[in-house]
Amino acid sequence: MSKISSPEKTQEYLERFIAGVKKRNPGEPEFHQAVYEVAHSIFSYIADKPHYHDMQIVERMAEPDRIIIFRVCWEDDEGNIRVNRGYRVQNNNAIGPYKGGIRFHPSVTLSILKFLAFEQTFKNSLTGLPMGGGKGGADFNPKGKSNNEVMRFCQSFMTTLFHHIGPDLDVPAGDIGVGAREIGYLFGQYKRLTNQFVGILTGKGLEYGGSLIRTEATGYGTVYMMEDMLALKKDSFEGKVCTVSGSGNVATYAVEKINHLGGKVVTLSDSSGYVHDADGIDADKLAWVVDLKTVKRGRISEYAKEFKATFHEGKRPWEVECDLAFPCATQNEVSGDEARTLIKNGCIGVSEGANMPTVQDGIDAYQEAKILFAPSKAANAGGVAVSGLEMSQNSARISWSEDELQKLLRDTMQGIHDKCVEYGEEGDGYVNYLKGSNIAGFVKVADAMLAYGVV
Ligand code: NDP
Ligand code: 2IT
Repeated sequence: MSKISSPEKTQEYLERFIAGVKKRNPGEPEFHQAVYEVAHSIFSYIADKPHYHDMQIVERMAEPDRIIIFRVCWEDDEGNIRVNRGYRVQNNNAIGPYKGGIRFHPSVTLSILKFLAFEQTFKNSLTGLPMGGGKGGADFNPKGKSNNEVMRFCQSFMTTLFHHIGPDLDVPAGDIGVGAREIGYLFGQYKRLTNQFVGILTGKGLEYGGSLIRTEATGYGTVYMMEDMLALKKDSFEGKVCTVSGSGNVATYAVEKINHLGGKVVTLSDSSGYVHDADGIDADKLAWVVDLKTVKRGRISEYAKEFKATFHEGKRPWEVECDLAFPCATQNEVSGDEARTLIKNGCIGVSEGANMPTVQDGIDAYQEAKILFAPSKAANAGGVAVSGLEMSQNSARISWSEDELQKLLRDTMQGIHDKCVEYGEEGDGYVNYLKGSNIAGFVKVADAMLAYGVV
């Protein structure tokens, strides 16, 4: 491939590349979307850097190293045999062992896990820690299942997965539908199968090798990212009205941190709709939500019955007026129209706790309006960063103090923010955090791949 030297040629090359990705990966819209979002930034950056073209670096990054797909058989409480599909996508290990969560949700497809593993590669690079990108999961629905059913499913899932993971090979963690309970069952089964006690998962319980603040890290990090973007504009959280979606791990710790920093959160959601509490979701109400979601495993609509709030069935919170928005539930949960509604209602910033929650049309709207926008690979990297620190602690067989870890998380998010500014500053004072995070994440992985030659 020859030098790319003009904007027209760059555009032509990008289009040809995306057409190739679509042809090779038919019926995988989320994967196409994620690759486009990154390639769009990278092709301009590498226009005058022919070595990346010559070595087909972007093409290789968008082709996973390998994908493992397996049957997961288990028995439900009625004695029925159930069959699900399990996956692990090992996208790229140029800078460290594959690392990324496991998702249990009925919507899981190969397309979704390929997009997540691709994104994870850039996110993990941004943290500055030595972690490659991977993601796994199954189309298993934990909702309505007993603890014993979840345990049997996790054991069956690990009985195949254990062949493909290891502390220097691939280290999964949690994601949607995989929290402390599931990690415990998965770790227990790995230990039984191999008779080894090693750090093959992160997000573990504190009793068996987990790290302090891993549970809080993603939500806190998403809010820190916004704090840093606001600080650059000489602004703060003080008095800001915030909308948050989701009511799982990421959402609840985002709410906790927003409250600490003086903001007011007025929404939470789940897949059935959102609740609007104009008085704000304070620490007591939040503790009630955590109990509802992690112990009782109930629906967010119950919040509206418990507190003075309204429930909006089948809707998402982006129609509520706010200063700042934090999508923390799932991919493609903010449409182009919803992004425009946020902007019209005066929203000045969006920080993405979930992975790829805003569709491309919505991202274009944020950028056109020049509001503060922290894309997921930067904004939610705090979780995997503390996972990386959990791996370090496991390797050294020590546990760091909460103070040390809190500082490391805060510094990591500040570092990611600053890298985004370095690569994303557009001259007129506007920082394109999407471009900045894509390029900053790309460079380290790409240069490692160049060092290895054609492998
Ligand atoms: P949880 O399972 O703890 O919570 C997920 C929340 O999102 C629940 O409220 C769930 O509602 C809602 N949700 C899930 N799927 C959908 C859907 N299709 N439509 C509407 N709502 C949905 O997951 P996490 O909080 O861990 O993950 C949330 C997001 O953050 C995901 O995008 C994940 O990839 C991302 N993330 C997570 C990290 C982590 O450390 N956990 C790290 C970085 C990113 P319901 O209960 O009804 O399903
Ligand atoms: O999307 C993510 O970054 C995660 N689900 C966390 C991954 C990890 O390995 O901690």
